[in-house]
Amino acid sequence: MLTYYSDDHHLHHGKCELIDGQLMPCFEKPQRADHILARVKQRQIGDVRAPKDFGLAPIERIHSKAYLEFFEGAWARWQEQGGKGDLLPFTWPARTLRRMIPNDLHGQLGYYSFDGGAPITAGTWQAAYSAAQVALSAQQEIANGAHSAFALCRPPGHHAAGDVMGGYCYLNNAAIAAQAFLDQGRKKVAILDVDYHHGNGTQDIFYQRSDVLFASIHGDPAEEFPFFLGYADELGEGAGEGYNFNYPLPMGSSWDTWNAALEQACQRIAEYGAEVLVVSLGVDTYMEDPISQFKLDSPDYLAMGRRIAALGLPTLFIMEGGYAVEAIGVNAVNVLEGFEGA
Ligand code: OKP
Ligand code: ZN
Repeated sequence: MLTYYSDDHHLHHGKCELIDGQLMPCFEKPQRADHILARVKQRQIGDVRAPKDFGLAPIERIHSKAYLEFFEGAWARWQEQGGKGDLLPFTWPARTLRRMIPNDLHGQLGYYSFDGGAPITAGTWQAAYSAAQVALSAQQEIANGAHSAFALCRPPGHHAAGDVMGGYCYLNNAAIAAQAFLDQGRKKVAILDVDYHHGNGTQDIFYQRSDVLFASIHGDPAEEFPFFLGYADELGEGAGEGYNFNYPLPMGSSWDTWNAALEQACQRIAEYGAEVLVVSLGVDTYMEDPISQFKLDSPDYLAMGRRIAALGLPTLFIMEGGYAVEAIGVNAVNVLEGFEGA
């Protein structure tokens, strides 16, 4: 299986995120992708290639122009103001406030974000842009006939909606790739999100559409980030009704519970008649993940890959979360090796 990867992810290294009442060193850090890349090479699962540049057009199919303009220009505006340190939002247009776009940089940052977990640094735009190109390059590989490809994206994308960043995510790599398949003539794309956290951005983007089925297995949002989306009764809306499936699981769930949900998700994907599958591959379901509460062990990821392979679909793996830094290489590559029948 080919891996697409860009060194540009190193340009994004936020200092702190707001979590549990504290500014903590970012869990989403460059070593994550470095470890996965090292493991891809160690296991020799296939060549590693640099992405092509597909430009902004495929990104604009998912994200609004206003949002992209804001994101691309935010750091320069901050520097012009003499800003020090990372940009991190601290005011959001919650229910009692007006949902408007103020002139101020921090006001706009609040408007275009949903949490204090996605810092903008000098290189964040370039890193996120390149991650989207990594996803699109792996997507093109499959469009050209490959049965699978791995997009080693960083920063991740599944929490980012059309004009909202948050949860370490800025551009929704999986959604951008899924839309590219549709724009090239495919009619039905399934996205299976196996990250520990609900893919609220991806769900929102396709919630009213039937050309993308979204299925997500994750920590119950009643007790886990992102709290405000990811419940089992969210089944899609309008034309999208019946094309969204959430499998929230209790804290502490291990493989048997997780696997039963995977079985249900896979049955939905098979019934749907998807032509192609995009996997939002988070491995923060691992028992030693520092911010998550599931109990999957490394061999479970081989089984995960095997079950996904049994769908028999061309499959694009897009890297999302996973924070037990050393182990995420093993776990992510185990999914790929399980898929390939190794
Ligand atoms: C991104 B991805 C936990 C706070 C969590 C944000 C988590 C973002 C996860 N107490 N803060 O889905 O792995
Ligand atoms: Zn996650």
